[in-house]
Amino acid sequence: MKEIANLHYFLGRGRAETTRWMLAVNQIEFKNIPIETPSMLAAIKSSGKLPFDQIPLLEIDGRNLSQSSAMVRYLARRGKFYPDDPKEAVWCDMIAGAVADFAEAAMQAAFQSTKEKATSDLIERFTKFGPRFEQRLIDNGSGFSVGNNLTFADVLLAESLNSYLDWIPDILQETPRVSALYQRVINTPGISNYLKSDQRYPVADDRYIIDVARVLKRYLPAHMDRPDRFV
Ligand SMILES: N[C@@H](CCC(=O)N[C@@H](CS)C(=O)NCC(=O)O)C(=O)O
Repeated sequence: MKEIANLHYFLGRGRAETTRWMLAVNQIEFKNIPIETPSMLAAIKSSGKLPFDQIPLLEIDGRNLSQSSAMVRYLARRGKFYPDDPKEAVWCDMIAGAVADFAEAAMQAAFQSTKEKATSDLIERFTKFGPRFEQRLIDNGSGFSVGNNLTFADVLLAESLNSYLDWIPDILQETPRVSALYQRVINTPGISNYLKSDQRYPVADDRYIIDVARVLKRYLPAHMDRPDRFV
């Protein structure tokens, strides 16, 4: 029987989304297993499958994988999206690190008190990193950010850009090479199918923020009604 990977996380993109894009580029069939209540979180924590007591959890190839960056790299190696050449591999790692810093603003956007604040944070972060990503593509010269082929660095960059574009649709106007790479990645068959599939969650909104706080029994952002309602 064909194995389907299981990805356990909240009912949304969050820290599981990079793994979903890497599963998609590998054309690995997967199922989202949403954690929707505190008791579901407690159950998965007591299952022995979470070495660090954190989600996401990816069940694949008979293993329980923790830490999204490890999942991404496992899937990159598995699908040959991680170069063998150490000099190229380290470029992928450097770009992946920069993308993680860049992506954090997008991850936090839905938690901001107003759309204006979210947008201005994103623009500030893009102003810092966008021209650097563009320069990297100029220097590498192949249309990809490392070597001559698609790597996980490109997939991570495209995933983070996708979130920026949800908020600011014209943000790639001044960075044509980044824009072209983005189009190239989202048009690869696996990712293009994933983005149209039932496994793709919508952009994070108040409902998602409330869901996560309820499951974690945490405070909501201070601007929301009754921020202590789940604590
Ligand atoms: N670096 C980790 C972060 C994981 C993380 O922070 N998970 C949170 C949810 S987004 C969690 O499991 N919180 C529950 C807990 O720590 O008890 C990754 O990227 O996988």
